[in-house]
Amino acid sequence: MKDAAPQTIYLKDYTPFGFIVDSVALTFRLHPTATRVLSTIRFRPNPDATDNRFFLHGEQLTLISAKINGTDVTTRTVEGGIEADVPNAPFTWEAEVEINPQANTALEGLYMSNGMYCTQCEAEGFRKITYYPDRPDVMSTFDLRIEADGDNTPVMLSNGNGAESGAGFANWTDPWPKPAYLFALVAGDLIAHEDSFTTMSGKPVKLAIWVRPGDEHKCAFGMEALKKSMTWDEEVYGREYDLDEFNIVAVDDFNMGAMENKGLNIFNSSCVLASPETATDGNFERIEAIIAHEYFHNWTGNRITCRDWFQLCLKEGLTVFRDAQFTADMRSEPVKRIDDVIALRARQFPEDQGPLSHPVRPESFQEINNFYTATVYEKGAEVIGMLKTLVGDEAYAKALDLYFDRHDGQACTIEDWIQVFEDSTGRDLSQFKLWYSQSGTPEVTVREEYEGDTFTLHLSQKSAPTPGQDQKAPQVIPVAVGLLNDNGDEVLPTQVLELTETEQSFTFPGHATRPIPSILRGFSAPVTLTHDIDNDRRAFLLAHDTDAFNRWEAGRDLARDSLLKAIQQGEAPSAAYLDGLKALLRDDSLDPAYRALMLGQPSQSELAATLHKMGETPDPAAIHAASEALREAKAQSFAELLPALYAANQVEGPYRPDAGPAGQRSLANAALSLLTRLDGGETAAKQFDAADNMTLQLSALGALLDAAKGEDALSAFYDQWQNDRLVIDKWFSMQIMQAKPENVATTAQAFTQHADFDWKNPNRFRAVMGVLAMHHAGFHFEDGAGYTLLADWLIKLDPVNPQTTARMCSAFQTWKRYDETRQGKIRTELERIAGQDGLSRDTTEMVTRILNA
Ligand code: 0A1
Ligand code: ZN
Repeated sequence: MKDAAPQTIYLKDYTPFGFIVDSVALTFRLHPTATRVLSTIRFRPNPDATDNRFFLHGEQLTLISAKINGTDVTTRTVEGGIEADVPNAPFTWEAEVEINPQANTALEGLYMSNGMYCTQCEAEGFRKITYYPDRPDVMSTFDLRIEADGDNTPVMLSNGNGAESGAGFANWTDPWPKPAYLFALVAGDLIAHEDSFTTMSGKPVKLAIWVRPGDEHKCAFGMEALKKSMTWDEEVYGREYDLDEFNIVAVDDFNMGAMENKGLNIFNSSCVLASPETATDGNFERIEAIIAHEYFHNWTGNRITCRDWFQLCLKEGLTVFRDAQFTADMRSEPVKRIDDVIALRARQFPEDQGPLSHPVRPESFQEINNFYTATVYEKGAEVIGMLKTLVGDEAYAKALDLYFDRHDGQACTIEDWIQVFEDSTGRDLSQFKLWYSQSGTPEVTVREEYEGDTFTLHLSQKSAPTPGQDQKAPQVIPVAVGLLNDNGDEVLPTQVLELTETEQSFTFPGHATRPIPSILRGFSAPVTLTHDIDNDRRAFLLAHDTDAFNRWEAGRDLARDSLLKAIQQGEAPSAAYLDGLKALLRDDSLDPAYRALMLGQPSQSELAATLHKMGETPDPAAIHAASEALREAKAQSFAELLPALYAANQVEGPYRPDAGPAGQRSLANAALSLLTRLDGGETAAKQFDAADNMTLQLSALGALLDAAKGEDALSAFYDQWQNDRLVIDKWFSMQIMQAKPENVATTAQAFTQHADFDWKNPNRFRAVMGVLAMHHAGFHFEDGAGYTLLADWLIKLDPVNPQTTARMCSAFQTWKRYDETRQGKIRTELERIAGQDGLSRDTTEMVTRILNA
């Protein structure tokens, strides 16, 4: 264990910085092991501050010299940085520091990836580049000069607009004041895929995606996605781009998906590079969404940024909400909503219902990097969606205009955001604000009553205690409801009920026959819903609900019920479910992508959570067996339908990643995976051999592995793709995903000895260890080998890359669901991690929170 207890930072302790920064000029003299950073910073006292101590953050820096107004100054080293005595008037700070990018394996600050210089400054990485007030409320313009010797760095990029450049140097100017976390620098041997865009007011913008030589053919899709994003933000939010150029760089070593640095977005190569041969439909869709997300940050995040890191959801929740709207517009709204709810339940619900539960706006942290979570991002986006539902589309648009007008160029808080909505709508949103401060997933319970001709819905809400929050106040929950008659006609179109009390009743008079309610349409709030209805009702909704989301949800409920009965009572799969599903699959008027989603079933981890909530101890092996049995029952009962479904959804012509053909491929591949159980892999083998794109090739490989017929395909796949890292990541992952539970840990273990297991690369580490943790039955296999293997590798990775290590500790967050033996094994591993000498602050915080469950 670390000797000094890590410091906890509180939202309530916020104070402004004692100085205003008027300008920053930096010179980088690049060298792999000894880069020099020279800074000239204009400071002046901040009239709004009470604390005028001159403190600059700095970590892992060697100070060469420091001057104030041209005179050497003595600095004092303090925890996390330096202090100095400064004049009570404007002054110029000049410093020179030395840093070692090559030794920086944490991928935070300035580091090297494949010989290329690259930065990552969010959240607190700039302090590893030079001494600076590294906090988001300090905003300044930046002028930059990059210098390098030799031929290895012909391309040198930074934020803003390119200025003068020549042999061995390049200058950049960013006219928009920004916090240091948006600073970026890239230098290396890169090739540009170029294009251009004309903004709505007629300004030309130079666009480029910069990649390593050899990846040029993987840029076209990302470029199209960028132009679509730029157009969409103009059309939907009235937001125009504000620089002469916009650059994107792909980098292989990156802890997250991508980063919205002003004018110079840096992407994990897995989130931008795509060609039909190497990327799946899912990859293409994700790339389009992430390009949009980072681009949209230019207004929601960069022009209007966060006052402090507690306000992270201000930019992230809103930007995720915006990128989801974009994807819904580009593709299918119901399919996007269903995908998002599946992801929310898989990632955010377990977080919100376990030891890592925290409010959308946390009130304290030890390491901010641990709060880039599904709660801040995805629940944060749900909160924006609820606000829009409550005030209506027009009022939302008006409020956003006011937000951009009022706060452009500022570092803001959630209070500012809510105030904008209160001012523009006249509504009191104080109760709504609880969504930002109360953690946990509210549980809504519904009871129906029908008397005379009046139908009543009795709704109630409660929220289980979460860490640090025993008592909860009732929240504002928008519950979208529609009513159907026995024929499935809508007798009441969707209405939004506002549940604000612990218990509340809503009456619907004038119904001569008892209506059938469809509740929480479109998943109008991130809650769990308890509504005691039988399977006939669910089957009715599956056949007739006019809300596409709830129709899917009815199928999901039937599947869950069938699985639970199989696990608890050994019952056979539900005929009502299988018959209802079959009818739907046959309905060619339904979007293939939607039908493919219908074929899915609740994940094994979700079933474990449900059983735990019911007061039972989930048995991963029994859950796995029931899930497999249900898939087998689908294969058998759809035996006649599957070949036709498969054939009808073959796409002719050259590959296109658009929603239409991608939806067809997803239905064909869902059919293929069941069909393989019937034909022993014959169709899958043909598809594998004929595939001209990764979507078909990889799904065929998965189906073959599932049928234990994948050996030849596996080695052919490896031979074909051994020089493509992103594809080899898939090769590793797929084998773990398809392994039998008893083989998962040994498969992952064997991979750690593989020559291609470059464990310092976060993508590769996640391709093996992340997928191990996601294989529910395999990770939780009774011998506990999965737990030990993951812990071994987290211990090994922590000193190299604390951020990625800490994130992956969340694999253990659900440990209290399981039996005593498994809990004991997990506790042993968590304690083993916690006991490591010199454990990072990141990992210490995560493991401690999980152990305190
Ligand atoms: N702001 C980025 C995500 C991001 C966050 C932290 C990082 O390093 C610690 C990197 C990227 C986004 O929302 O896309
Ligand atoms: Zn973001």
